[in-house]
Amino acid sequence: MNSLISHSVAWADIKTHQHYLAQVHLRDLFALDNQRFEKFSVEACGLLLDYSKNRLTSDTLVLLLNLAAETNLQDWISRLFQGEKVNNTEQRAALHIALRNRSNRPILVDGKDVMPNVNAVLAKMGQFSESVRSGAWRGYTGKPIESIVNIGIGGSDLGPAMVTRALKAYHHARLQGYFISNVDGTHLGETLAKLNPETTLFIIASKTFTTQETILNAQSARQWLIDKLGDEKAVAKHFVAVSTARQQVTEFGIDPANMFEFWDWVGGRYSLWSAIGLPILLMIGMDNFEQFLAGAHELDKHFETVPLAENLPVLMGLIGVWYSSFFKATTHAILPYDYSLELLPAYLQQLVMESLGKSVTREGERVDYPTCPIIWGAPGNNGQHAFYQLLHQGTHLIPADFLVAIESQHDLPGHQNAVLSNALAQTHALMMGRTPEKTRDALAPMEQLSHRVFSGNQPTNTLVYQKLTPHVLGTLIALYEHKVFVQGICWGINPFDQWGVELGKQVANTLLPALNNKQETKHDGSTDGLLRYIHRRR
Ligand code: G6Q
Repeated sequence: MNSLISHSVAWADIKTHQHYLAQVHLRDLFALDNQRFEKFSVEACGLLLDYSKNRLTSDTLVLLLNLAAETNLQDWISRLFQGEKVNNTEQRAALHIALRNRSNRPILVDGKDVMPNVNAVLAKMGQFSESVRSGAWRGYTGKPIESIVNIGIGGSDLGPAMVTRALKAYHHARLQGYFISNVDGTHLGETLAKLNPETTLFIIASKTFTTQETILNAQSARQWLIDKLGDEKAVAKHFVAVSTARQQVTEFGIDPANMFEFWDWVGGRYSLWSAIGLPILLMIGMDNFEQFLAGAHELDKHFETVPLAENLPVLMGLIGVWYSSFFKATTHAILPYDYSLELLPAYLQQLVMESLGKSVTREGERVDYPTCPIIWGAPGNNGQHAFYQLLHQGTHLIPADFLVAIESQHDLPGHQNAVLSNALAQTHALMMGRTPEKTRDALAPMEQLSHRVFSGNQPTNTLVYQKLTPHVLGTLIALYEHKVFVQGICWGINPFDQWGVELGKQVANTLLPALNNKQETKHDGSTDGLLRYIHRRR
């Protein structure tokens, strides 16, 4: 018997139901039921999720929850929280929840409570950040630190960069944060040009401490510092490391006393709560960082304990499965109407697509249904003047999340209401569209009618929160992390490995010596030809 979820009765029932609902317009669902908002919205953990503008009914939810039951979602949630090795291909637990476990209840991995180590590293991070922030930590020439430069890539960059950007209103006044990820020397070079070596602290963030881009950037930054300050001893005052690999850190020349540890049960894209969050902590301070962890912890408790039908990540996850696998929607847009979240789409691209961009189940069986959508997006208002045309009148079904803050970080008069009016207007217009009748009444020379009609029926979630505080941001990120987990379970996918990242790295490692030594290679006609062309032009 085939073990794919698509061969279950629960899946077949949803398929049948989708055939019916595909013919129904959202505006009719609203016209039929004036309680839709009350029925299809949930408030929890400081967030309101309005999912009423989705192409679903109460029956849809029942069927999706049947699917969740069929996949034993509730058991899987318990297994995640109990530290079981849910990452089966790497035989690891996935315990980002332990990093923000403010209750301190013991969480066991291989029979050993991880909380004492988690708390010890957090305390060490706190002491270090306090000494940098207070000015007690001095650079080699005796000056306090003013610039924090995080060198890392992927999970060791996107999360901390997004959160640091989002919480700008909470930054220490003396400190400026920079994130270097790209191996293109332009990224590091342009940043170094702005920096004073005497007041710069580099954080080398790498779980493995073997990542080509990070190590090369770190070596170049180290050389720059030594050249500028004229002494190798300066490194001790200007470089710290965040890693699981003590030996590699020592070999690089960073004193293990200046290393902040984390563990193999922290996945890269789930690591911003660990020592990988050090740049965040330096910029916002311990009280705010603890608030950030507490926000995530609140959402964790919600995910673990609230019935699936009212559970925010479960609802968002199931609705996502509904669109990807049954409506065959290929993309999902992230549209924050909160400028501070401008890096959220890039962060979620990694979180979602590296976790779910897979086509075999955890047992290695090829799936016969679409899984992860392509995640994309940009801050709300800007997008309206660019790609929203396609949302309104294109040929794709594009579910979208609108993230909306009631209060902004700034109180410039008139701005926040303008933001809110646009966010509400867009989800309304995307859902309602404009019929030919309404269009005719509204304006339009008759010959232009078809150009001015909007079919509508574009589904959206609206997530509303009071203000983007560290606490709220913690809950938002944890919400998306757990949404990904829910979808992984529904699709039978392991969301915690990333074998797809490996192949390119391996091939690059064979091409680098060929470039360094001007050698030819035997890859394929095109690659070999491109290499010869580059050699010729040098
Ligand atoms: C994340 C991925 C990947 C990883 C980077 C950096 O889940 O594993 O994005 O974070 O490749 O790896 P290092 O932290 O080991 O340098």
